[in-house]
Amino acid sequence: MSEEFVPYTHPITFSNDETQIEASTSLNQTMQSRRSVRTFSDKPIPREVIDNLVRIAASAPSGAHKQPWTFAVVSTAAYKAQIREAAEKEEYINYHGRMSDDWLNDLKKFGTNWQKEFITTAPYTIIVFKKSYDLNAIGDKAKNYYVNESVGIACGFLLSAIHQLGLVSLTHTPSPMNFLAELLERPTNEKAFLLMPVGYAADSAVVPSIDRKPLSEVLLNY
Ligand code: IYR
Repeated sequence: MSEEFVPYTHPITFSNDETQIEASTSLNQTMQSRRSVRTFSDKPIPREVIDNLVRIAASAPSGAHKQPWTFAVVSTAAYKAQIREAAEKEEYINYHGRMSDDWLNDLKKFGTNWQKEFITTAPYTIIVFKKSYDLNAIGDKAKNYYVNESVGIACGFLLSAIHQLGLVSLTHTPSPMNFLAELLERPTNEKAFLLMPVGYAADSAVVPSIDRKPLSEVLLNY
């Protein structure tokens, strides 16, 4: 196989440091306003927006550029209802014994519970699947690399893009979540990684009043 390289030309340029600093300040402000929202409106979103969100997520870097992911976009009422029912079944058990008292205590301030109404209310729910290995047409397995890191980065891209497009989401991790691959009839090499509803916040939506760690706590200078 021949390696091919093409020149890299910076797609984004600033005429001076000042304008770059301004852009970074503005982008930081935008990103600081992102919140996990748990109460959704059923207001529709154009399907083209969702397709572009998936394109953006799938543009993430990945180990050996294996792109070890698929994104199931769920918009039909029947699938949403089945997914919600199965997620709530697992979460009910989580919140009634499978999670430790410390864990439940840590979650109190977020007001989460076993009920996952957002799955049926949001116009779209995206389920991100990871592929620990690829399967070729005759069923041979080829292992992928740094799959959790790669898919985690893709989810970060997705969350950031959802926010920048004026929409909201949250990262829901029903556990165990093998029911998602079963319900959506995914092949054996796809395992659910994260579930993200996408839509607008309900008019009544509230979010917990929380602070982020100051730079002095998270930035290490060497
Ligand atoms: N997976 C459960 C519980 C949960 C866990 C954490 I860590 C959170 O930050 C929020 C919720 C749920 O989705 O409700």
